[in-house]
Formats: sequence, C-alpha cells, structure tokens
Amino acid sequence: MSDTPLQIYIDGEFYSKENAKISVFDHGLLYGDGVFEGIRFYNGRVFQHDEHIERIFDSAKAIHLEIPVSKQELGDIVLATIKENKLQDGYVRLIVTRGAGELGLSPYRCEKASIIVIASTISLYPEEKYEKGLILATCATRRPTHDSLSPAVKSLNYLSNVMAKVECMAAGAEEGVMLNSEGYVAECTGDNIFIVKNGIIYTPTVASGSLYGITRTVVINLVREAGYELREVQMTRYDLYTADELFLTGTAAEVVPVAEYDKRKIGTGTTGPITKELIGAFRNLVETTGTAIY
Ligand code: PXG
Repeated sequence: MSDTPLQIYIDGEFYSKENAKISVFDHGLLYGDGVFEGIRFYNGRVFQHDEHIERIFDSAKAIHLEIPVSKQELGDIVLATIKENKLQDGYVRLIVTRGAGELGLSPYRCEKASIIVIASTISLYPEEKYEKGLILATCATRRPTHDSLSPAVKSLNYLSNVMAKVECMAAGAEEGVMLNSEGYVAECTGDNIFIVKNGIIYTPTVASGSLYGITRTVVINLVREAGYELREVQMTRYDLYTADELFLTGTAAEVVPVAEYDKRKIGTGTTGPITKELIGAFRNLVETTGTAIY
C-alpha cells in the first residue's frame, strides 16, 4: 500500500479526501442519476480496462447520459488517478453523474456530467473463503425488470441490491441470491452466479436480470478454454440447491466458491475441483494481463 494520502479525481482536478466534494444539486445524489464501474488493478496493470470503459459508455448511452470525454480520455483518466496515488494493486471506483442541475427530474437542466475517480485499496473476502466457500441465502427483494430500469445498466440506483444485502445478512449469509420477477435466479447482490452439474457449467442468461459482468465474460472464456461446455440458461433455486459446485464471479469477489445456500450444503460442502481450477486460471490471468499503468 502507498503512504500517499488519497487523491481523488473530479472533473479535471485532484483533491484530497477531505476536499473531494460535489454539489448537493448533483442529480447523482438527488436522483441516483448516473453510472459507475468498479475496476481492479493488479501488479501495476488494470484488468479488463477497455471492457470497463466500454461498459460505462453503454450504461451511459442507455440512460441518455453524455460522458463529456472520449473513451480514450476516460481510460487515461483512470490510469492517471491510479498513478497519482502511486498504487500497484487496488480498486478503482469510476463514477459519471448527471451533474449539478435544478431541483426537478429533468436531466436537461444539468449542464454537464461530472466524472469522479477514486483509486484505493480494497478489502476482500479472507483467503479462507476461497478454500471453504461462502454462505448464501435467497433475498426477498427481486431484481428490477428490463421493462423498468434495465438491470444491465450499472447505475447509481443500487437500493434494491442494498435491501437484498440487508436481507441475506439478516439470514446469517454472506451473499444473497436475487431472483427476477418470475422467480428465476438472476444474480447475487454484487456478483454473477455459476453452477457445475455433471461436468457442464451453467450460468443464468443476462436476460434473467443480471449485469453483463466483466468477470462473468472472462470466466465464460476460461471455462471454454479449459474444454468445458458452458450453457447460458434460465435457472431456478432448485438448480442451485442440487448443483455439484456453485461459485460467484465479480470484480471484488473474483471467483469465489459457495459452500451453502439456503441451509443446503452445495455438493460436498467444500470447493469443488472445477471451481478450484477456474480460481487458478483466473488468478493467473489477472497477474499476466492488463493495461500497464506506469
Ligand atoms: N452483478 C452486480 C449487480 C454487480 O454490481 C456484478 C454482478 C459483477 O460484475 P463485474 O463486472 O464486476 O464482474 C456486479 C459488480 C462496489 C462494487 O464497489 C460493485 C461491483 C463490483 C465491484 C465493486 O460496490 N459490482
């Protein structure tokens, strides 16, 4: 970890943590009107850098938000912020808000979107979780449906995920499974879901109500490279309960096994062989690929 005090990027300038402030009239605060990315960097390299920049532009397009810089410039801003903080390993929170405007929903009275980048270290699940697995429970709160706000948009509206997190924690679990309005499995509060059954790997379709997870895509590719069959399907809780192996993927969690779901032991209750293989392949990839920062 660097001992430089945190320097936060806001609209072209760096500020100390104490001085990094935005307007109370920013529609990101007033209406959750904005988009974000959570990005990891390992060994001085940003993992899936272009993919995160592409996704935030897609999220912005879907909510009719114009990002006031090009993709190249936004990518460079992310790199510059990590550099400014002299970090080698850590986590970036990239946020684009609608910007300061008037009270009232209309985004057209916000003059210009604001770009905020925080580069910091990240607190992860303890290593023991990657060996023993997480405990999961089903959340009461459902994923929003694509006919309201598309769950593919990584927006600043995370209240349903926050409520779901409260519910799974109340059930004594570490992560929560969110179902869609039809009761099919969508994803976890901040991770995508995979199962292994009879040697085949399954994950819910994005249309089930999940994010186009960047780790999800990386893992789908690793699965295929390892010679396993991968199927994107509609999935029920039954499929999860009866899986041989169950694991989650996400920028923060990476690839993490699940030992128990809704009080059912998954498989043998310890990390399965295919999950172990994929954790190894994933760790190798993050250490050997990515956009150089320095
Ligand atoms: N589903 C949801 C709802 C998420 O928010 C994922 C899946 C996994 O996607 P990626 O692209 O990360 O593989 C996410 C990711 C944070 C934070 O700071 C949130 C995420 C990732 C990293 C940090 O809250 N969400």
